[in-house]
Amino acid sequence: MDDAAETLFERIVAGEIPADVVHSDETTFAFRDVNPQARVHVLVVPRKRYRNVGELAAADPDLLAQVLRSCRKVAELEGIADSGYRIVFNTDADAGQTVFHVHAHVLGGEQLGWFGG
Ligand code: DGP
Repeated sequence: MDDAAETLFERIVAGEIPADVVHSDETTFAFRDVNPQARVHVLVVPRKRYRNVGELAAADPDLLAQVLRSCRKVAELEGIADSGYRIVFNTDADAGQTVFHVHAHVLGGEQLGWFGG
């Protein structure tokens, strides 16, 4: 992948590609996943691009904390903060990461399964 190329999520954050926006603030942006894996499935991205959560954590831990705070905000807005939810960061090839602009998947609104069970 060409790391200099604009990612899909930068285009969504810029409003060039429409998205169902759930939350937006100075540093983060949250919108519904186009291919939901649970009743609630929202993606939270920092406006500034890092390739994955490891790179974000190393470069700007405060921004990672802001992403996690936005995940909690999304859970509150979606009414799942008390029932429970899962935050997933797919990281590189074996995890199936397809968009190389770090994003947290916030999943919930139903009982979630787990690998092998
Ligand atoms: P990942 O596999 O962790 O890189 O997840 C990328 C997610 O992005 C995947 O669940 C589907 C979602 N997605 C891909 N293209 C679009 C799009 O154009 N709009 C929205 N809202 N979500 C998208």
